[in-house]
Amino acid sequence: MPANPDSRVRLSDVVLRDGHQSLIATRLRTDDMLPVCPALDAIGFESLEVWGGATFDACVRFLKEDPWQRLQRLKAALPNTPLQMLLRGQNLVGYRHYADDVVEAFVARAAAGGIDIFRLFDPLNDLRNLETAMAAVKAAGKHAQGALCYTVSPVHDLEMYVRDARRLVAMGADSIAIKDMAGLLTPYATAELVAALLDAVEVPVHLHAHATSGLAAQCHLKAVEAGCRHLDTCCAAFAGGASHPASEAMVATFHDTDYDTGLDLEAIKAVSDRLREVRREYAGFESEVTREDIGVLVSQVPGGMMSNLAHQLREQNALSRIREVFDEIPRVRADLGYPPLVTPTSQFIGSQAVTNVLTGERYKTISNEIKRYLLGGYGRPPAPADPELRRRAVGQEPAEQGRPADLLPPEMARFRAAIGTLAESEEDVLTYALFPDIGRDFLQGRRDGSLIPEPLPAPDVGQRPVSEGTPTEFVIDVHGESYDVQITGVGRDRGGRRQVYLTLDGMPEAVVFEPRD
Ligand code: 3PY
Ligand code: ZN
Repeated sequence: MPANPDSRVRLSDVVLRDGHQSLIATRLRTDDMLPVCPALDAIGFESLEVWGGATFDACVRFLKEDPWQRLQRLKAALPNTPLQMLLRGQNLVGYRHYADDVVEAFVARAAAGGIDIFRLFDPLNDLRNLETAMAAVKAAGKHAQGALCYTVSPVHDLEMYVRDARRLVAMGADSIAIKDMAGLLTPYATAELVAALLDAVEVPVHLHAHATSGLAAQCHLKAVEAGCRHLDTCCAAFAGGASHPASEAMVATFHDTDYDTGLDLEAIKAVSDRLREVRREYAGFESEVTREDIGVLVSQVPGGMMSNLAHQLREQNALSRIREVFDEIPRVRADLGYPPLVTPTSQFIGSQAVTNVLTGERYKTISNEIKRYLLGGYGRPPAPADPELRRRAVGQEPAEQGRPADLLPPEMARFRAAIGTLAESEEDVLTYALFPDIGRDFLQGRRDGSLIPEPLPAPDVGQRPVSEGTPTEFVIDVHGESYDVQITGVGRDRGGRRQVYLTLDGMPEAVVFEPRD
């Protein structure tokens, strides 16, 4: 144990939320979480992030699980460790701003259901969009953590983050989180940012750094040396790449130093060993693009967004254009005044970049979300948008300057009336309010007993390395075009057919081979 308890580093493990969200498309089922809960609960993590982000949507849309019931079951299984969730400010766990009464009701039910710590962020760092959620968390007597979305641009600097951190504390934040969702932090930039924030505020500063670029563990070390005592980590079974540095690695890093976490490495390893077995069942959801890639420092595209884009382009038979899309994303982001790429900005900027590339003309069509953004519907952008784009998209219409939710009338009564007796609780009304289409289908399916979860890929399906000695790199020529091919693995698809995983000019692909009889 450390000589000075104040210098002890505290770890929050994110395996039950961000870990599987980042690596297996948020598909981990509650039944696969519960068996490791007693061991996870006994470790002594500062907190466990278990809810929020994309998990709510994934429960309703794919897993056909009631997200509120998941929370209840996790709370019962993890009685000794504070539970944490990620809340997208006024967007809650959805993709648009909801009215204040929905935000208040959601936070109140989440707090009653067992969330102790609410991490609140706004994708534009427009802190007005956190006011209602922050007040609701405080009213529920819970811990409000204000997160700063970290990004790199000509208008984001230390001064801006320091000013925002001070404002968050003035709004009532009990702690601050640096939220580096794309893994853009570098070690020395981390040290500088942590030192500046600790200098500016009296509350603890947490570091949430994705390992996409491969630099996050070094960032953790520099953060701790700069005075940070709270790190987000993930059990090794779901660590690395688009996820986070491993909890085990951080325990070992600080062992027998002043920063010793006091946590038992063997105990965490035991949890990871069990979760590794569980992860094998989800092999069909693994993706090449969630692996470590320093290229993120250039494209700034978060891992989850990369896999979405690859999926979207593959569906349109246009995967070969993905490099152009990656080049276009930073340009669209600059045109929009450098918003951080995080849900939901990452979604509409990615889609616009795809449109710009595939139509062969930039902004030939402009999505409604981009128009809403330009009219102030998501809040105040970090910098003004390009005037020509603005004119093309919304003409002379002025942007709203106020807090977007001030324009939204209360919504709960309308949703309650519309869903009627299908809702058996206030939680059900909220599920419907957040996701009217899939929420109604879910509640109806539950009533009829007809919920069918998306099937899991069969066990032992998935990628394994190519046998040693087999050539894995070559160039092929097709119709005069030449492609660099690298075989990265072999396996079987969900239907049991042979599958070869490869990269084509650096971009991931999976090719199915069906022998002819
Ligand atoms: C989410 O909003 O789901 C995120 O994880 C953002 O980083
Ligand atoms: Zn994250």
